[in-house]
Amino acid sequence: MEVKTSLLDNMIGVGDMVLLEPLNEDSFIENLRNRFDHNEIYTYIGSVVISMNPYRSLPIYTPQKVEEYRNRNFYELSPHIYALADEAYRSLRDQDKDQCILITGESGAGKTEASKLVMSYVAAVCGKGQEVNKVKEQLLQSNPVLEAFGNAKTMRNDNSSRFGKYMDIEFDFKGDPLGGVISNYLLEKSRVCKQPRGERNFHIFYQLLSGASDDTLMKLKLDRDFSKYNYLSLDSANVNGLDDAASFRTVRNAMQIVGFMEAEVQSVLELVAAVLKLGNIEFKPESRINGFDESRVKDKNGETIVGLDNQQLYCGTEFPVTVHMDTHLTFLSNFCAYYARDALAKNLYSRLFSWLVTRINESIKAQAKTRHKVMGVLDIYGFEIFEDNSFEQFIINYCNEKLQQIFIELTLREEQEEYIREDIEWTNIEYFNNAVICDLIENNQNGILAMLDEECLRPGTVTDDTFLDKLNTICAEHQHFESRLSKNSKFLTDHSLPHSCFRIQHYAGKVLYRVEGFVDKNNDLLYRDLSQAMYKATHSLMRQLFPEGNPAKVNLKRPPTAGFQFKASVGVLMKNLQTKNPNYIRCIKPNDKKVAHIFTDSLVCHQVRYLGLMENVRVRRAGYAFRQPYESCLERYKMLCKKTWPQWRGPTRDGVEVLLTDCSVPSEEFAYGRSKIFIRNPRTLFTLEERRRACLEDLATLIQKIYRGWK
Ligand code: AD9
Ligand code: MG
Repeated sequence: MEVKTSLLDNMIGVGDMVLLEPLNEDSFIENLRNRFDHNEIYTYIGSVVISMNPYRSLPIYTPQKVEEYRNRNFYELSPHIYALADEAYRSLRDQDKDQCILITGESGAGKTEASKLVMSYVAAVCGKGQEVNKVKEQLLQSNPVLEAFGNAKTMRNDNSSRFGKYMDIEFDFKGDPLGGVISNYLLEKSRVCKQPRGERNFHIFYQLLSGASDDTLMKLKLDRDFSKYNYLSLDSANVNGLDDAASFRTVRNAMQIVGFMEAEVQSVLELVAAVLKLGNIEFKPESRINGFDESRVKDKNGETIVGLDNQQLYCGTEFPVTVHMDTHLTFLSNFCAYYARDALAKNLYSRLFSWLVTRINESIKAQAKTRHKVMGVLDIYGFEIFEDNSFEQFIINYCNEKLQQIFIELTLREEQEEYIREDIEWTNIEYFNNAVICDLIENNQNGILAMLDEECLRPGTVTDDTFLDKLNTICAEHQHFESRLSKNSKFLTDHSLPHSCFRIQHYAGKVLYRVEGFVDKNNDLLYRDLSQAMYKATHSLMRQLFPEGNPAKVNLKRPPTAGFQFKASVGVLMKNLQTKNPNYIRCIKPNDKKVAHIFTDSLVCHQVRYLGLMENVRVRRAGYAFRQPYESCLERYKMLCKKTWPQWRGPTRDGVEVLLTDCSVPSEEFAYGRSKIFIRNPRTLFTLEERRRACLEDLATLIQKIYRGWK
């Protein structure tokens, strides 16, 4: 299929999907492919940037490129992430508007790279000077630290972020950065103890063992050999293209730049070592009482953990007192002992991660009180549909529903505001409002999260299946909820659904969730004895991470559940985003082999669908597809009309009116705003473009003739 040349000259395919003719899914994908094949990885939908992951380094992020895009209007040059970053930065600096950059897409689509490109562009174009440079450097260097501790190799991405991140960068009135604040969301802590086949634990474990000096490893009582540690998967310990030892040096250097003291770095590494050693504590069943096995630590002289009284720790894993207050002074079963050990390792690591974020924030927070404007950058996990979806996917997809809601709200609102500003009549646009799905999940009375919490707090036997029963009775009639057992569902009862599963019809597609582990993961409880053992450690950072272990502060209240905490933090995030002007980057992964040059139509099509990109174009085209300041419009097309060529002497708005009337374009195709001309149908624009091109060709032929005549 041939794709028309766009508005801008010398462009591959169509640079702005709004101008794509005809508009359908095939032409949309063909346009992406055509551009991708020609190294054009960015394409617009109006002001939204679609970014295709090239899986290789392209020479498009050079200092020259930065200069090219600096202070240029959005549509002036070919689509680029720098154009979006520049637009956001300039409207923050010059128009006093807080900005947010919302980056979405599935795992491996390029969100984290995009967020770093935006940050480095802004760092390159904003002010200079010793103080400012230090702030910039600290903000940029927070990335390698968080990536070492929060990223891992997965099947989808060799450097997959296993946490959500939102960073506010604060600027003064001149547009110089003052500092920043990072918020982190839901680290995938289950990875600490177990990784799916072909995946790795968090990078830092491998980096430490590969990159630390012999002396450091000796002090930490660690062995370089990955295979000595139960928590490190063996089948994928070395990743092609990843140099763990070199990364370790980068991370140490970054920690220093961010402002970590040497003793703090040491402390952090000791806790990383502690997690590895916890994984090596093994249990053996010792006796059987009433048919239950009781378990003891296999080798109490095996591993020593710096700053920890191991005897205490072993007692903690052998006979912890549960938080339910039904005190068990019996030894744990083998299964429960391992469970307690893993729960401790996961908690220790995720608390360490949160501590790192807090510590980085202390360093990078703005010193001056004259904060002026803020740019927020959101790099958060994309929608996940796996074969097996658990609590983590449920939470991640809930977050994506909220982001979609805000996308709808903000893009429509922004559109509406522009119409009001320009005095153009507003036409309502029909769109699917996913508020109903958000409500199914988050409603305080009978939303899925509320029911899960209710079940977790209920005395008596609580299992994943009792939770599912509850869902079946309460959600059965919800149009986006599906379950095998729904008895009186008018909607989506599907008898082919497997047992112990429910399905939600998300805006991005149907997702089947297996309830196994929901209650446990939501409870996120740590046996109190273990917290107390940690609190008794002589290691001050360890103590700090387990404040609830302080016997003087015994709090019998249950800590908030994981779901509750996530919902609250997403709520805060949404409120924050709503106050800002949004800029969207929608990332797409071209293939699932992580390689360059391959574009798999079906995979791209799937992403285009669930990112709602077609809907996005339609919304953009439903009103006035294109708008342009009068000056630019007159300048570009004045050659088409004798009255405006070569120079129009009156007000530009009148010039545009004369021009368009002279070109016999029907008046209903246009609306005259205060500063811009609004064009309803892209075809109109094509017509103007074609006439302009013809005009230029005539001119070129004429010049050639004259030239030949001279010769
Ligand atoms: V995940 O949800 O955190 O698993 P992301 O963040 O969407 O995922 P990431 O930015 O990590 O993906 O990109 C994956 C890999 O693609 C990177 O490690 C790079 O090797 C590659 N990539 C992504 N964007 C670019 C780019 N603009 N130029 C070159 C890129 N390579
Ligand atoms: Mg990422």
